[in-house]
Amino acid sequence: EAGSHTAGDALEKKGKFDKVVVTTSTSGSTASCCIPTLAFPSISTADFQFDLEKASDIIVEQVEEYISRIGEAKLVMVDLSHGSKILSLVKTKAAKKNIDSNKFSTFVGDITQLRSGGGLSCNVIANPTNREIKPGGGGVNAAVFKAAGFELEVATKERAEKLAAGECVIVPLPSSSPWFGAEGVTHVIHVLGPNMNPKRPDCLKDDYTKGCKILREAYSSLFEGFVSIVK
Ligand code: AR6
Repeated sequence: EAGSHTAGDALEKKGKFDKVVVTTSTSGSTASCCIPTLAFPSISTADFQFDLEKASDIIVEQVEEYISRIGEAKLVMVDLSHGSKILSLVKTKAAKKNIDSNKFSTFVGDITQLRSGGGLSCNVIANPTNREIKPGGGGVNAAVFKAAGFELEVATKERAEKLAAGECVIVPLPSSSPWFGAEGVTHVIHVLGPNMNPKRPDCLKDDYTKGCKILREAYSSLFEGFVSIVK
């Protein structure tokens, strides 16, 4: 299934990836998409154990702040299951604030297979990573590095060796990465969120004053990074 879409895919780059035209042949029909889209998971709320209510407030607040700055581009928040608590909290809070559902939506699926598995074209993917921006661990980080291959590791190392909590780094994905052709991903934005898990480095020990500040910074630098790609 996943492989069957790639042969018919035509990916056309214009300029500095600022406009990407992707044509996908799916069951005989041709769908085209030229709208830059950032897919992001909930930063820090799984392995890093951040409180879901607090995180959802921050996500909606930051989405609201950046949505007017991304032009025709879109933001999509992704999680693996329909039972995702964080996804439903964000959905409810975003609806209450009347956030434009054409510009911001939620999606259930594997973030590494959005186009092949879900028919959703996203050229920029956010990766909640670790301090050393290294492959493995679990969650999205392990899946992203696996899907994007060694090419992402090399391209990442050229740009950054480490991140502090709240920071991000934008990595253009080399076209030789299998993920580029299979899913149309052109950029990965690695972002380090606040950690509340005592078994992981730099645990904030339930200090949510610091934690909320850092999570806000993480989303703000992520969305700022996306703005810099689309403009
Ligand atoms: N597709 C979509 N969403 C996913 C996927 C996937 N393949 N996998 C997990 N999620 P997490 P964190 C959701 O743990 O809490 C790594 O080991 C998940 O349900 O990836 O910031 C790094 O190396 C949750 O809602 O990120 C770090 O050490 C969200 O993605 C640490 O985990 C984020 O879960 C970072 O932990």
